[in-house]
Amino acid sequence: MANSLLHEQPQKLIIDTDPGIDDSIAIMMAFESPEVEIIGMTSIFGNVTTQGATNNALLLCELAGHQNVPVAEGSPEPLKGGIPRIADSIHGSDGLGNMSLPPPKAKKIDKFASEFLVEKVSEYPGQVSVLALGPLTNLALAIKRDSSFASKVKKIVVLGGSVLGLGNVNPAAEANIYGDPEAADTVFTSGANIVVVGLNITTQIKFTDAELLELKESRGKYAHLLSNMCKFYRDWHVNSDGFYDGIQVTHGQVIPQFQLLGQ
Ligand SMILES: [Ca+2]
Repeated sequence: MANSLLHEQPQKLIIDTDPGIDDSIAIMMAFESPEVEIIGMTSIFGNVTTQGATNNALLLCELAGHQNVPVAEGSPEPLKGGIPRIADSIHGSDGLGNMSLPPPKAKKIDKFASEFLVEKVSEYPGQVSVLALGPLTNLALAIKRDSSFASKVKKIVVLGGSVLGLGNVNPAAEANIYGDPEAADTVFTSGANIVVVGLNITTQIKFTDAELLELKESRGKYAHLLSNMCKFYRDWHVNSDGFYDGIQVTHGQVIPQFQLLGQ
């Protein structure tokens, strides 16, 4: 990171997430980035159910030593209702690579995710960015809850879609947008300042078996946790995705470096 960034005030950030192995890596990177201050997390379905995402977000905060970060539970279903599509074959039934991690000690806060988003953006108008790593249901509900949300939020960084590239649910659809297309429509037509990081960007990043081994053998704070978590992800990529070795960084990990700090 450029040194000049380190002297600036950390940017207030809410992570809207469905962890998820890839989201877990993104969250740990964000916790270790001095450029951002995570002021909360909101959960959403995707890699796991919304309830599972709440559990995992609480657990990741705890494992990172940030158990004071509030976690607000999001919508259990898309705007139009119905059973959400859950990608547990990629991330394990617990969303974190089936590592049998203990339950978190902290509890979710007594607020809906959309309520929490509106509250924080109103408390710090023009100062809070939202990193959206799953379907956009919670953000759409925040926009519907408060018509000034779109103008008060500093920036919404959306991990979703695929610009001039293929989708990952089918050739025409990326999972986070596919998970709630009506919500995506609400967010993209809201007038908010939005940065989109599509699959066409993230799939350019590869994390090979050699690099996974290097991670495992490093003494990094999260090396043990993340390298074990990545085993499930790695096997899925190699066995199901036709990937030659290692994992493809399909989602959130690149966000902190490439887009979050952009103007
Ligand atoms: Ca995600």
